[in-house]
Amino acid sequence: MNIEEYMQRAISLAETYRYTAKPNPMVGAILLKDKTIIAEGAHELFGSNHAEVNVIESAKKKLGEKFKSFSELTLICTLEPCNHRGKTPPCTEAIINSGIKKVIIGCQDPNSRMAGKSIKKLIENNIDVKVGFCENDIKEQNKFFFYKHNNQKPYLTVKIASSSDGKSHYRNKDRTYITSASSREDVQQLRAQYDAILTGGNTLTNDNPRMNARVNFEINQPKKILLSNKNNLDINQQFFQDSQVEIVKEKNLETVINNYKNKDCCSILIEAGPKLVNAFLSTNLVDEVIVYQSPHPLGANGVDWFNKDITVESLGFNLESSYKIDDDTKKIFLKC
Ligand code: AOF
Ligand code: ZN
Repeated sequence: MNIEEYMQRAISLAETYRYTAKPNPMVGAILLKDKTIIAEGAHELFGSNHAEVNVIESAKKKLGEKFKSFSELTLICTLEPCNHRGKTPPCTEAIINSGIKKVIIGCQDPNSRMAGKSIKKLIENNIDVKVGFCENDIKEQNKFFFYKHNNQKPYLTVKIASSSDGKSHYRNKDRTYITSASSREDVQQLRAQYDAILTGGNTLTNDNPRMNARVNFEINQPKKILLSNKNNLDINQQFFQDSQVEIVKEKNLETVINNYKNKDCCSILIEAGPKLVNAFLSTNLVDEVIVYQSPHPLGANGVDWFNKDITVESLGFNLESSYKIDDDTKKIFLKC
């Protein structure tokens, strides 16, 4: 196997923990002696050991049996090891202390706390470091993480469900499902990918939503962000029951989003009514719009998502893909 093939193996080790590592990046690591894999590791759970520490700990169990000293081993890791004391001690320290002398890194960490500084530290400690293997795959795997650190803001997606005549819901009526059960199931998978779900006080009152990701695999549930300055919120509502809710009274949306610049949040899914959705779309903050469109109209009693002269395209988005979910159509638009 060549370096790229080992790196692909490390990428797939990382992938196992897509939903439990977030909002941290997925990271995988391998220790090699010559061409033999001695140990494998990954960052499995947000807040717990990083991949490099896991692979070193796993290799220690084979010391004396499969190898005599860590100086015989090469560490392959998908992301530049960290150099900070965060929720866990710095990986650079664990690597240096282990006695490893060769490190092959897939991609530099875009987090400004690392961003090449860890590589420099390893080199200063007489470790032979090579960087730049399968970089595009690693960036794609950790799309939201790279986006957040390169743009100093979380990736923002607006998701709406629309009738065939562009309506959001019935005026003066209880909650109605616009799209099919399969589309609503798809939304659960979508929510599972995000670090946070943002909604507004009106949606909370009108829909009594749960706004969690109901999927049949283990995930770190997205945090809930509620934009509302109501003082009489009913905290017995199901929305408040199962995961952390952050109530934000700030009205300026740029300020609201800017607040996540230094927080553990790389992506936000906005699920709200027409007022808040239009307010977000009139800023420059939104990166993606997902429309689940039903083939059925709501008619004159329906409330429009947009003013008559407005389309998602006219708001500065291009249709990236479109496909059927039962009789509905899911359209994904990306910022031009
Ligand atoms: C590594 N190996 O497996 C991961 C890294 O909050 P903490 O302490 O867990 O640190 C999170 C930051 O560390 C994250 O933003 C990213 O820059 C890096 N992630 N680094 O050495 C890993 N997951
Ligand atoms: Zn680390």
